[in-house]
Amino acid sequence: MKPKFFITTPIYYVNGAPHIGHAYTTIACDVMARFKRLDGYDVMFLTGTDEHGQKVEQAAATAGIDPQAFTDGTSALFRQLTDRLKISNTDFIRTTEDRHKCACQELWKRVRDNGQIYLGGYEGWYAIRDEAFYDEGELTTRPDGTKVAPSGAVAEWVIEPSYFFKLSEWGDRLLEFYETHPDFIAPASRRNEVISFVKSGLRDLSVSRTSFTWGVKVPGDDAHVMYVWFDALTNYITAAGFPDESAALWDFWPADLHVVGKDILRFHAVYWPAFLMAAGIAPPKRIYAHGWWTAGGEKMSKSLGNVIDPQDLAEQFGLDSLRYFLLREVPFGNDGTFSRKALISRLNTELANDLGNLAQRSLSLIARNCDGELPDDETASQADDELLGAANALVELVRARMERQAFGDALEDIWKVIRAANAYIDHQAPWALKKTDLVRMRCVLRVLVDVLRVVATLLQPFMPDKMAEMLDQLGVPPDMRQIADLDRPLLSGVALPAPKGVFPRFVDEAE
Ligand code: ME8
Repeated sequence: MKPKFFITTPIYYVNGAPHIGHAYTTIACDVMARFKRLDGYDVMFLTGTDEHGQKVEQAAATAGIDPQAFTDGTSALFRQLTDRLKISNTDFIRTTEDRHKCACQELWKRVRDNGQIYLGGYEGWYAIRDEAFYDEGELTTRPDGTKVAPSGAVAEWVIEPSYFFKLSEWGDRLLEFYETHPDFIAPASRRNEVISFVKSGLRDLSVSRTSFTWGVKVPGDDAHVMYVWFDALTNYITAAGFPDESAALWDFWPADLHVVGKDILRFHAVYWPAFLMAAGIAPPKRIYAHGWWTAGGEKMSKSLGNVIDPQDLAEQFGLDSLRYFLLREVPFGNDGTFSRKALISRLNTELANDLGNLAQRSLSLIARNCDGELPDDETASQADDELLGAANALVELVRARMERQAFGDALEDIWKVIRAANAYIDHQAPWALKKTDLVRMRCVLRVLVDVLRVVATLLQPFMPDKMAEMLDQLGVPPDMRQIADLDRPLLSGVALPAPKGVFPRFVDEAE
């Protein structure tokens, strides 16, 4: 039986249209999911939408429609993005589904029955007009002492009944968990931030609200709906079939990897394992918090009008080029500034020149000088063995990088081999050998095909369509494209299709 791997994106809020930030997380997860499949795993890949809460309730009211109809509409935009980006998710969860409400209520009951939830009062500055609580620091004080929210609404000190989760009791157990599971939070800098946050002391967490109704009802107390994060985080176990722990799906839990943006790490690395441990359920294995994309250094927002649409970019530059760029340009975990110029430059130098030309040069020499048939795989020189050795060593290197979600480093490892192959073709000059030494020419071309095969196989998760084209041209049969198949040599003498450039140069009309 194949080993299992369960990977998730965050579930996205439905109060706006998806932008490049959402696409980034989802694409990174897709690359990871495809890599694991390529490496022989049975992968469950989950994404979806987070549909409850006061904001959604208000947005629906403003639009004059029922919240369910409202979220049906916006959730569909995210599903559409997933389709257009050809994401290989195996499930798309919506928190308004019955399976999810059922999972939330069961998780709540278990946590409550373990004595970890109690009824208390949620105190704070509340602006009725905004239906929102504000921190003291967000408010301004009028001369008469009235507190005013940033929206201009008057805020009052209120006490709202609320259920609390005894988070304050979990600090030591969380710290011990981080200690015994050093790979639980990545990258390391983020792990340290979480540890200091927990060390600074945790307060009990309000996990229900009575001020709005668009949420999952608290079992046994209909006046309360669950706090959105209790509801949202639970999606990950809903999709694994919870509370049916006898179902086959449950074998996927604990999840192997939750990928999130750095903005929501605390919820995933502190609250989530605490909720789960309080219910007697195993926490996930790893949380990776990636960085933030900005548009020219500024936060993307609708009001600034600088939101970057991933579908436009995919249409203009090609989906695979966009995927490559996003994972190559910025080390996963770091922040990045989106730039069209940088995208074009990587597309033209790395994809069109380094990789595309290498394949095209090698394959057209085979088409013209070897009757379009794959030459024998006998190596003859140290240079051949060195290059093939470097290509074959890629599997282990790339696997180790992917294990740590170091996507950019994995690509750099692959590009080192591509650059070495370019140096090799220039040095061996097979176009000159065709006049002096046909046997040697054939050998050089075969080495190049074998190296390109390893490269294209390992690049499939990053650029699935383009690499399928390249593997077709290299004559690699569709049932020989897994990592495990790299041990099986390609058959000499097989007829290759007529070569066709896989990565055309992008000519910038705007320049
Ligand atoms: O937080 N750069 O949903 P959300 C990089 N519903 N990534 C970005 C980004 C940017 N500029 N903008 C958004 C929520 N993201 C909750 C999550 S999970 C149980 C509940 C990505 O719609 C990034 O992954 O605000 C971030 O964490 C996520 O979108 C936030 O999406």
